[in-house]
Amino acid sequence: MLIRDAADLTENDVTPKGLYLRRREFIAGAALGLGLPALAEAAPLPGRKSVYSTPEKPTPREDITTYNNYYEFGVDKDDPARNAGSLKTRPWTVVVEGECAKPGTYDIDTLLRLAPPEERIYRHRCVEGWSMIIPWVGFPLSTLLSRVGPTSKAKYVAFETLYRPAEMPGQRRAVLEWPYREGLRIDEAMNPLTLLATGLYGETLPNQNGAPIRLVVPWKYGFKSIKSIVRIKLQATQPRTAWNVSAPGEYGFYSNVNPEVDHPRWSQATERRIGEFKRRPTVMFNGYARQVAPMYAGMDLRKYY
Ligand SMILES: Nc1nc2c(c(=O)[nH]1)N[C@H]1C(S)=C(S)[C@@H](COP(=O)(O)O)O[C@H]1N2
Ligand SMILES: [Mo]
Repeated sequence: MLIRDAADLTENDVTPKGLYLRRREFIAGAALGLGLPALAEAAPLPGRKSVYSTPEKPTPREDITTYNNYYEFGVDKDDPARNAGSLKTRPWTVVVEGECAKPGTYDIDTLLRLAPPEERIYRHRCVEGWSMIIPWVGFPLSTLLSRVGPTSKAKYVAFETLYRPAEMPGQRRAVLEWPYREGLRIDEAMNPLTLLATGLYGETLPNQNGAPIRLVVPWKYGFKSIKSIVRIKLQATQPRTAWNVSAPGEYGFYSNVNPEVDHPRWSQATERRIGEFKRRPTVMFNGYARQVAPMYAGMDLRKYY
């Protein structure tokens, strides 16, 4: 079993320094009358290793922040680290709209105080065949969605990245349909593994990794984990997604990691962990089968790829 149970956790799972400092800031912010003091008082230690964290050793920060896919800043792996510095992440708002009781526009700094930040060490599997172990900081997407109150018509959630070609040079060329779009089924969006990440290695999220806020869906191929989100829409119909529009035969809506369903141009049976030489076997749902397989019971995963 790849994912630890709560029983595996001990009091020795200490709080990393960076997160401890962030927690103090968080509590200080809450105490300054931002309306969430009770939550801060009750907050579990954000640095305590989450029951959802993999016990595997995180990939070095240097690799996580210099080997990226973020086509808004170029298509080469080193482009985002070189070009994403131009992105202004303040002021920043996220519109939450559609089938919900309380639609609204959230300022990023309000969102950052919506829930205590947690550290989640997740496996990351890119559809291209490489993988990493990434220590995210963030909070469950379900925390935000619960607050806005999805209606019974909210069957899916659509996400959009910022569209700002002046700061995102990749958007000046039609490599993908801009803005980058992604989507989840509502049960996937509400799954406790689904994270809104706001940090990495105990610090603020670097621009190339999707600052100031990005999705992380660890049992799906990396492209589902949309970066630099400005719009979240609850809706009745399945959302249009950037990669599905660009190559529908290659990238489906579900895109669950599945070693038995190959990409039309390459096998998905193995992967290369960044920093390792030998390829390793890819595992069903990227190792998260126990938590997510029931959501797909009875579905033909070759058809719903
Ligand atoms: N807006 C946007 N989000 C995106 C992408 C992108 O090009 N644009 N690339 C995706 C892909 S293919 C992967 S593998 C992950 C990479 O995330 P990381 O650079 O933080 O590892 O981001 C995903 N989110
Ligand atoms: Mo990817």
